[in-house]
Amino acid sequence: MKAISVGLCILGALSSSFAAPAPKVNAVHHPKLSRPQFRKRNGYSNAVNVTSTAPITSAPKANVWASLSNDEAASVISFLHDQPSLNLTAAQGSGEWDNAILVVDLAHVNKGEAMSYLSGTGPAPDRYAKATISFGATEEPYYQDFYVGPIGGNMTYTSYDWVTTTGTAKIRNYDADYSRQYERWFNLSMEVEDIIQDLLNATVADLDIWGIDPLWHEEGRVINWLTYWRQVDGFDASTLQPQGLFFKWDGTGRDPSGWGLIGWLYNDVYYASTEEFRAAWQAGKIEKATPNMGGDWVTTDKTGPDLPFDTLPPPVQIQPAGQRFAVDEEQKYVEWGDFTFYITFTRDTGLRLFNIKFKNETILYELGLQEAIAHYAGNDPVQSGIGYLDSYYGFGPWSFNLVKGMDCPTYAHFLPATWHADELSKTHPMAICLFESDMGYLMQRHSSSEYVSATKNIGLVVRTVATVGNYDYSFDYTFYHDGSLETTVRASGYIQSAYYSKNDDYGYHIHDGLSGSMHDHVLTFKADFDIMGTANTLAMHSVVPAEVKYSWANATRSTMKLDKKYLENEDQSKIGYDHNGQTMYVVVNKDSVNKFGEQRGYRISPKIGGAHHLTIQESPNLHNAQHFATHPLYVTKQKDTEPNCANPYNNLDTRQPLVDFNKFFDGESLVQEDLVIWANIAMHHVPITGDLPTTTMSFAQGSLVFSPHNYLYHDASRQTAQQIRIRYNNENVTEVETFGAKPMEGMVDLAATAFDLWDYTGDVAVRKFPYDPLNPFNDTVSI
Ligand SMILES: *[C@@H]1O[C@H](CO)[C@@H](O)[C@H](O)[C@H]1NC(C)=O
Ligand SMILES: *[C@@H]1O[C@H](CO)[C@@H](O)[C@H](O)[C@H]1NC(C)=O
Ligand SMILES: *[C@@H]1O[C@H](CO)[C@@H](O)[C@H](O)[C@H]1NC(C)=O
Ligand SMILES: *[C@@H]1O[C@H](CO)[C@@H](O)[C@H](O)[C@H]1NC(C)=O
Ligand SMILES: *[C@@H]1O[C@H](CO)[C@@H](O)[C@H](O)[C@H]1NC(C)=O
Ligand SMILES: *[C@@H]1O[C@H](CO)[C@@H](O)[C@H](O)[C@H]1NC(C)=O
Ligand SMILES: *[C@@H]1O[C@H](CO)[C@@H](O)[C@H](O)[C@H]1NC(C)=O
Ligand SMILES: *[C@@H]1O[C@H](CO)[C@@H](O)[C@H](O)[C@H]1NC(C)=O
Ligand SMILES: *[C@@H]1O[C@H](CO)[C@@H](O)[C@H](O)[C@H]1NC(C)=O
Ligand SMILES: [Cu+2]
Repeated sequence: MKAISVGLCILGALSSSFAAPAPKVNAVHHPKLSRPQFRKRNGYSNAVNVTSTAPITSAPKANVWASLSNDEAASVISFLHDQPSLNLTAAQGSGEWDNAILVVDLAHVNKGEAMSYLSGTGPAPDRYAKATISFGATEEPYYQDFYVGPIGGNMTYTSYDWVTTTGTAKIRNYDADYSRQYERWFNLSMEVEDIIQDLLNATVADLDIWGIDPLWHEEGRVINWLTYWRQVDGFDASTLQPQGLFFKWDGTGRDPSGWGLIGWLYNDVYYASTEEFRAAWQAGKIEKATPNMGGDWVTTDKTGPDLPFDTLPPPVQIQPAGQRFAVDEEQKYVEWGDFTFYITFTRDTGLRLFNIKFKNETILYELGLQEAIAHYAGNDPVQSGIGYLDSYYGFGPWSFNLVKGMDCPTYAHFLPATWHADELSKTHPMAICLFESDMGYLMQRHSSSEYVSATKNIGLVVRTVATVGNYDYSFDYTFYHDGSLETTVRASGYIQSAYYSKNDDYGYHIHDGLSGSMHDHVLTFKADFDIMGTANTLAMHSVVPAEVKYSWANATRSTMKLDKKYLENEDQSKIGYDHNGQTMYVVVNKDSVNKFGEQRGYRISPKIGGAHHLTIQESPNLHNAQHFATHPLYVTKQKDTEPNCANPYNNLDTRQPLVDFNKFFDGESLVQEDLVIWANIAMHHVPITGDLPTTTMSFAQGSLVFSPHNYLYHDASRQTAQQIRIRYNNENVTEVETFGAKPMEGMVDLAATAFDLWDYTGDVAVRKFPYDPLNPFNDTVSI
């Protein structure tokens, strides 16, 4: 993941003019921009067939969470460049000693304002941006978030302090000179190239150099541990090629004279200087370990003989009557069955859903990813020093286009996603797909000797896939007709592995010179439930063993009962699941009871996967930046000052992160309050030979399901016409009921269900400063 460089990267030609044309800005009802035209101009018209026969709809209200339009982002960037005190350099020409804008995104929209707009009692909230600026023109470089707006009005900017727990939106950047340090590491490696050639059978040019993340702090020094990764031609497999030679580097301060090598490590032996390392090598005292060489085993292509019948076309999904849900393309608003919701997309965490309604009642105000941790362990300083906080790299930039017919059925409805970084607006034309799918098992069935009833389980899936470095995370939000909603994460891609050397306690030996480096994944989701209003309580109804003496029996009996408890306050709201799943966690509204006196609610349950939190509870890498990942589930009171449990730049200084989630817990009452659930999907990943070359999604997955709990008077899926009832009398059918479902008819052009793979595209970029919306260009290099 360190292979992804974050920050200022120089793309395209330098423009000589800084005179940005005054952008046209529309506050909330931003009309379609030039996207369709530029898609056409760039030859993307075939890639996105969203203009087919798909039903369209009109969102009842504008999408107040919509990502900044290109014009809005341009106006924010232009405004910031007009502020002399920021001393900004245009991102395209900037270096490590400049101040430059990194990311511009929509700022948090206050929930109260959004809700009063949705309910028709208030105006649309003004649009404000969150702008992250890297201040490099100083001995103590830092990043700072600013709150900028109102866009389209008289803009001002102010430090975005109130969404942090430190009280300041500034965070020190100890990694400001990455590229200058890389040059030193390269030169240092050249000094020992003869040793590298002997030990690793590689030249320095064959190798990439990267190491721990985040950086380590030791006795006032900023410490990096670096290692070598063999580059692989044609495949992105260098994380399978760790070479087992490490060096410890002092990267403190900005003055290169303060930087330098501290020591070398090879095969678990430490050498305190290059001279010591060289002397040991010359004396033949270095015990060589098995080299880790590339080969076909790192490539994903088909290997081995054909499987029986396997070259024939497999079953495919088709949509015989066209799309059966409606989309408002402009507002990114979707109606499917009795569900409606809005979609947005951010650089930091990718896809987010807002105002998810079922049967015209809000269930969730907000649902989306907050952070993904990948915490490694090992006997070497690099694996032992890695705890990725992936929002630092961002999920937006890495949500590459989906492959039609592979990631999503050919008939899926694709939506573009745009984010604004390094003064470019980038669009993945096909980053999001929505499709109905037969879930492959029935929603319901029942048979007797006289009849059988059965209901298809047709769900709506909203999918994006983010490849953050070596790993691919596939994210699904699946809506079901019974009113439930499932959040699923599946992982694939290349593992980050370790060199095999005395590390059997940290995983398995999975190839010559290769250990599958054990690690935990924790993906944290924010679920802001509103069940019949915002006054909600978390019910914890447990199935508990009991000894009961009944009136109708003399002896007591061992049995079980339902113990109905409720979460009281934030002192109790870091929740651990019991090992046997005996407790139901249900967000209820105690004041909204049904006619039987039962509270209406939505239950939160882990569905797929048995892991829910980090193994390491006090990480020396992540310090105060992992407190949302130590438990399965957390509940806090909703606050506009606590919109996120993590800040993407926490990674820069995990001891003093911008957001320390622990600070959200201050004993406040959680009874009939506006609750936010922070729930984890985790995977303990100890890679095995089956992870070579890439991890398979059949096993690497986890999900959470949110389901109605005494919410309606019966199963909502009874409403679908996609069910049957057959009455029969011994061998003869006497009645067939299809409930108005139209029979399938017509012919399928199978060739039309195949997608032309040559149509797959990269991203489209628009330069922001100077603003150049009429000259988009292709650029798949993310920030
Ligand atoms: C897009 O949809 C239209 C209308 O259904 C259809 O005529 C056209 O062939 C489709 N194009 C592609 C490339 O699938
Ligand atoms: C402004 O930034 C430039 C580098 O881009 C730097 O040389 C200069 O010292 C900075 N000016 C101030 C006043 O900080
Ligand atoms: C914009 O804001 C500035 C600073 O608050 C103020 O001086 C100026 O008069 C405002 N302009 C308008 C058109 O409101
Ligand atoms: C790295 O080595 C090259 C070639 O010797 C030299 O030109 C360059 O200045 C060195 N870079 C650093 C940062 O020492
Ligand atoms: C060194 O690498 C070359 C190919 O780059 C290979 O042919 C050779 O077998 C390797 N030597 C060892 C000792 O692995
Ligand atoms: C949905 O609820 C809104 C109030 O939230 C109401 O104005 C509207 O009439 C309802 N629509 C239907 C179809 O019930
Ligand atoms: C309970 O025990 C008493 C005494 O042995 C007996 O008379 C009575 O019938 C028993 N009651 C029940 C409900 O079994
Ligand atoms: C089933 O239907 C066949 C043909 O209509 C008829 O001959 C037969 O008697 C029926 N059997 C029963 C058990 O009703
Ligand atoms: C972008 O790529 C497409 C497809 O390869 C090509 O047709 C088009 O000319 C490119 N546009 C630019 C601006 O490079
Ligand atoms: Cu993994």
